[in-house]
Amino acid sequence: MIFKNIPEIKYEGAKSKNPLAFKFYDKDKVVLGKKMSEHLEFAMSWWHTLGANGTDMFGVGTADKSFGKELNSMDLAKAKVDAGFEFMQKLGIKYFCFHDVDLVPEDKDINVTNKRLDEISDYILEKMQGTDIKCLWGTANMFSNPRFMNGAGSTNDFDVYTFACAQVKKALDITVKLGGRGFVFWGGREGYETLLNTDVKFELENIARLMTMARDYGRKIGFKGDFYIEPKPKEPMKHQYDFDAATAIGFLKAHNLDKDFKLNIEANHATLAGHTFEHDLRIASINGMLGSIDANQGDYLLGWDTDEFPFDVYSATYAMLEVLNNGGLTGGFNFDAKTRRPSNTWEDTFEAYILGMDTFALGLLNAEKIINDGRLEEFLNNKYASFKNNELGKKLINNETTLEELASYAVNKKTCDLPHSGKQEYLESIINQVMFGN
Ligand code: XLS
Ligand code: CA
Ligand code: CA
Repeated sequence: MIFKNIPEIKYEGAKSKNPLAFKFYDKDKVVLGKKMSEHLEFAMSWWHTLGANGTDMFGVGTADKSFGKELNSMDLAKAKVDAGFEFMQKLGIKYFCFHDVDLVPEDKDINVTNKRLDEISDYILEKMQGTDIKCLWGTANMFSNPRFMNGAGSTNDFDVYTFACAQVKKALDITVKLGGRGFVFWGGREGYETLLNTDVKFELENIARLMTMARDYGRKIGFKGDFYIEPKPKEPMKHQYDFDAATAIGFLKAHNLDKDFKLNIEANHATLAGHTFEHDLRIASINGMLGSIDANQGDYLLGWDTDEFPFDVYSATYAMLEVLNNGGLTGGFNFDAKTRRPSNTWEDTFEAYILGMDTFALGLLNAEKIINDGRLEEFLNNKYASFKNNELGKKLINNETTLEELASYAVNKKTCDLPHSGKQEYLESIINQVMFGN
């Protein structure tokens, strides 16, 4: 046992003062006909949870994630597997997400790295046996290695491009081997700083080629899950190609990838793009492309990706409304989140996951109340009723009219009244009433 002082985390209810207990996440509680644990398929991020130690631009790490092993060793890689499984089991988390280089130290020779990946994935598979823990998604880290300084799919260098291909191929192999439900492309350095040195068209086409070949290879080796693009507008690059949900969807459609790809929406990335989390969820959802979620939150006062554990219950509530309207997710809720640097103990990490899971449980419970209350839905139905209540409006919705016909309707009417009120403040008060009213 690695986390000797941490018990199995149980649900104790809203009155509990035990920091190592769930206050709202009650896995078997039925909400809208499904267990909470079925609505909320949480995943552990390998990189933040087992790897990140608080290193930042100004100083070395504050958390000890060495597990008493030598840095960059396979012993450490295995210790991380042991720790990860104990961590997930204690929290009742059923999924994990990984980058290739989260699992093993990367060698200069890609053959050595690939061998290590074979070895560690055997070890993970062994660990999975007898548990109900599964892989949610895998991905290839094509942003840390210096060779990707000009991008991976968008690099200017053919050799580098082939190394990106090799990494994607291997990461797909490992994802399939571990039974992963999805495969993510986050365009780490797929962007640019200045047009002075960038052929945007060539770069975008090469990214699409990489994704198309990955799709074809994945299907060939039996990968049945979804591929995902994870949009992010900036950081590390000034302009990232997958700016937001709408941009990524346009790209996927333009390159005929929209049947195999969905989106993995990260809250902090949506807010960096100047959107709300729920906006990007909605855009993905109405396009049939809401696949998975990276559950975290940013800080509105900071202009970068802070990857905080979700704490904002309003945001989680709006997010859960989108997820429920989407009929759930084919993916899950990956905590792509890290504790703040001074929260440097393992106890802090457990408490952070408890916070995140409780926040989404509250979001789900609130979303249920809002749906059952019905006033929001009723308002929305009425808001657009003028179309359905008008014969010509109906023709428009059925695409059976013309610009001339609609124009002559207006000309005959001569003048136009104001539409009815948007009633935002009233609707916001309903949210507060439903959330805090009892
Ligand atoms: C970074 C991204 C990254 C992806 C996976 O900002 O969130 O962690 O989720 O490569
Ligand atoms: Ca992410
Ligand atoms: Ca992030």
